[in-house]
Amino acid sequence: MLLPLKSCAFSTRNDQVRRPNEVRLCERLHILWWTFDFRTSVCSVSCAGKIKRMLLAYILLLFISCGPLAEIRETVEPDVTPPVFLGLRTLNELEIELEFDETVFCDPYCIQIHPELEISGIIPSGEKIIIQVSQQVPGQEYILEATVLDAKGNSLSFMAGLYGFNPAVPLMVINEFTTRGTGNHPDVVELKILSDGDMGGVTLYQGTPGNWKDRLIFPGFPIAASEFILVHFKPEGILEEIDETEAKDISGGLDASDSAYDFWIRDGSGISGNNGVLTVYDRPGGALLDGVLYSNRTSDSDQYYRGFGTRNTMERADELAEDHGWQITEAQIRPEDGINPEGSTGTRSICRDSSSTDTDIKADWHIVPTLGYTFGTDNSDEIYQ
Ligand SMILES: [Ca+2]
Ligand SMILES: [Ca+2]
Ligand SMILES: [Ca+2]
Repeated sequence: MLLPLKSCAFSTRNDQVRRPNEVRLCERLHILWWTFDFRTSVCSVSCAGKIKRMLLAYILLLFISCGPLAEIRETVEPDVTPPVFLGLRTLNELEIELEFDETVFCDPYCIQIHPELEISGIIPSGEKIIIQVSQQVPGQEYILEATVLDAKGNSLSFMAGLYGFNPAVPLMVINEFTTRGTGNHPDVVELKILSDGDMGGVTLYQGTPGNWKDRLIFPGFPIAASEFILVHFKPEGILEEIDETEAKDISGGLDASDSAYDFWIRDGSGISGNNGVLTVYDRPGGALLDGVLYSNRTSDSDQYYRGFGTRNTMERADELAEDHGWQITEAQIRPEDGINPEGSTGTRSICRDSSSTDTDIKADWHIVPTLGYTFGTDNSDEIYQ
């Protein structure tokens, strides 16, 4: 009697049908024995060639479909998952660190960086690898392409962006700003530089790295202590609006200053008028250099977002506080902790004092009288009454 070979094993000695899931691993040799015993008895009455082919198929199917292999699979639990890329950071001008969720391996020829950086070596470090590269340009945007393998040979190919390491980020503060700009005086943020350095990769956010509306990543250019940068958040989109990295008197446009480097948020629609966060970091997602919270609201202004009005503003305020950019008076940052912009206009700007005092509290700030704005120069100490 022949039985369907794919679904079951059987004994030629007692004609008992056995289901595959009843076959134990330790019986594998017995299965072989049954097979050859079966072949011997059948060959005596049948055509040998045809039966041999059937028997070979039978043996193969036994090993493919029966229980023991399924049990082995469960025991071995093979790793078929590729590594997961968790992130990267530039350690210095010559090294980039990549992090994964498991130990990975790769060769220098499996990594490319555009614009080209030469790869001179790879240092494995547990779940991280350090790529040794030729000199990065501060603030230059690079795209890294790589393929890595885990210990089982599962591969991951990915692309990631990075900005050239800047070893000379200057100290700076957000020194003056307007959020209620008008047609002739649109919203502006003034940065005051406090130490010599290079602006490459420094990033100004309307918001924070984790939640922002506008972001300007500065190109590399040298800058000195006491110089100013103006960032215009609502340009007209005219040709005269030029980002200045060499001379300060090139750009035209509303409220451009010949005594400051002007930059323009392309397609920017302005800064939130009543309630928001401005921050500047040493690179995208890097370390906070300065930040400010402003709000005309209170904790009782709404019941869902601790008074901030929107989830976005609340999250930005929280991130500013987590990065120690603003002092808080209770367990969580509140709208009342911020500068109240009421009374400010396009020419009554919100200013630090003329010494640019920065203690991360609203008392550092005041609103100047009408036409008291000083974009591109030191601030006025006059106060709007
Ligand atoms: Ca200028
Ligand atoms: Ca500060
Ligand atoms: Ca000023």
